[in-house]
Amino acid sequence: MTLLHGPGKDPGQQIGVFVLLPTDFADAKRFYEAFQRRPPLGLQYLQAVLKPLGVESILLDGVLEPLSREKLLAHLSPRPLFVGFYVSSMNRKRVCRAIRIVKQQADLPVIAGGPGSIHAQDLLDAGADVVCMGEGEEVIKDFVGSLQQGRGYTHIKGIAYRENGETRYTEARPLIADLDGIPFPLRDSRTIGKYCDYFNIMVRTPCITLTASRGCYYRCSFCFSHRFWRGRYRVRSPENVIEEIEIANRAFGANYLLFVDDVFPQKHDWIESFVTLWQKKALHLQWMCILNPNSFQRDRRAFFKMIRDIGCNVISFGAQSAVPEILRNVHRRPDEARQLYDAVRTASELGIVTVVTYIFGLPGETELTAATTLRHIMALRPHLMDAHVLEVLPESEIAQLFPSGIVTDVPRERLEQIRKRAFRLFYANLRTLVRLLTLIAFKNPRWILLFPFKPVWAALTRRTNDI
Ligand code: B12
Ligand code: SF4
Repeated sequence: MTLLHGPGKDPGQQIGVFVLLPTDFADAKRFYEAFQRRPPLGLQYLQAVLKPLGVESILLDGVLEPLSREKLLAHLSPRPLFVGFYVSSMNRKRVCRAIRIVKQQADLPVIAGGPGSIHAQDLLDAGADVVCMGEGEEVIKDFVGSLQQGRGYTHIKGIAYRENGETRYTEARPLIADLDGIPFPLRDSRTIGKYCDYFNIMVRTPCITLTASRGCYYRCSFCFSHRFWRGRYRVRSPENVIEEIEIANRAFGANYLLFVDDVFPQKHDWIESFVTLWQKKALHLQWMCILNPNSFQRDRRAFFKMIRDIGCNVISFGAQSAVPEILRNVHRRPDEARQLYDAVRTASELGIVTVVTYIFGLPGETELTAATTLRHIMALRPHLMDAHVLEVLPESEIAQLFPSGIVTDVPRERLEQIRKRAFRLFYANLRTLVRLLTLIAFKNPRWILLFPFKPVWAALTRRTNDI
């Protein structure tokens, strides 16, 4: 059965249906998604803002359990008020297929939003009535208000829609000034235990995703976050974040936190207040966060120790490349690889698991620079490593600089080979494996029990007839 998050389907209620679909890439990514099932925080936020308005919603998570056309249609009867889709550049084709199904079979109002809103044209072509062009909380309220009052959408700020076959964009909506004013994401006790990030060897369940901020301090040219959040960085108060954690812990027994901020807050006074409050409340959860190689450059050991002492046991660093010239090309600091040595060593000495991620194929990449990064990975020796080949994200600076999509002279197939070589070198290595197994055995043996047998089996046998 497809998972329902939220209330049952009572025809008397005003119901909205939110849908998350897997990526368009069939096999390899499906396998990957079987391991990394994180709660869809953006949609949980939208569910939370609708609830006080008397609009209940269900969340169909097609990553958690396959969602066929028949299952989707079954959830559209009795007729909900609307269907809302999370869209990213990676799942937009599947979302477009689903929108066509909803429009042709049920003719319901459809709204789409998320980082894939940059593909508004495709989504509107598929039949979406409205595409939310950024932050969703205020847009979804206005959208629902319009449906309830039988009004059009043209007055809603921050959307794209179609008029006489033309795509129109309404005035940009100001970002929410006070993040503390947004209701906490709506989590569901019936499904919370099904989510797990198996790539995190320290993970425990139930786990939740949360953010302490929106936006990013940095401006990497391959990324699109600063465009999406319009170059603004906003942070919640430590009090507000702690309150959310306490509630999630009390109400759902959440004991692991996946902080999915682009970069976890780095202001010293923010961290100090967060740590003080955490200790005052005597919280006992564990957590992971994402940092930049330069984070806490001045007092790295003291800050890592502070967060370690309140349960942070995994830090993920986005390194991208080890070559100063390439880092400079993408607006990163050229000395980052050096900083990273210190950050990884310091964290490891404090008992924090380190994950470092790389991208092959950034501007300036050659066979030689890729070889330098490979050598750096082996010398750095984080606990875990992840590597990707550059995906040119629409509206990123790189997409504008390289309209052909060809960023380096190294062909994509070769970059894929290099990426695979990085994995082989790193993981088919006795030292790496012994270190990982020792960590799991002594720090988190439960990780073995969390293995996602069912989703992996489904991915391997491809027994899905997803949209
Ligand atoms: C957690 C996470 C994941 C998780 C879960 C994703 C999910 N569906 O929640 C996992 C690990 C699976 C994942 C994987 C990948 N991810 Co990811 N991920 C994130 C991350 C770090 C946090 C997402 C989040 O919760 N944000 C916080 C919430 C509040 O924001 P939000 O989701 O954007 O939602 C708001 C608005 O977008 C909007 N909204 C969202 N949905 C909807 C729907 C409607 C109807 C409306 C009206 C509004 C609306 O309203 C929400 C509230 O304001 C973001 C970066 C970031 N910090 O946002 C990257 C990010 C989303 N991922 C990204 C990428 C590239 C990937 C991967 C391709 C990585 C890879 N190379 O394999 C895969 C592809 C996954 C896929 N299926 O599409 C990119 C997407 C770029 C793009 N143009 O699409 C991002 C933006 C990172 C980046 N800076 O480039 N990711
Ligand atoms: S890649 Fe990471 S650090 Fe760079 S701008 Fe994007 S979110 Fe920020």
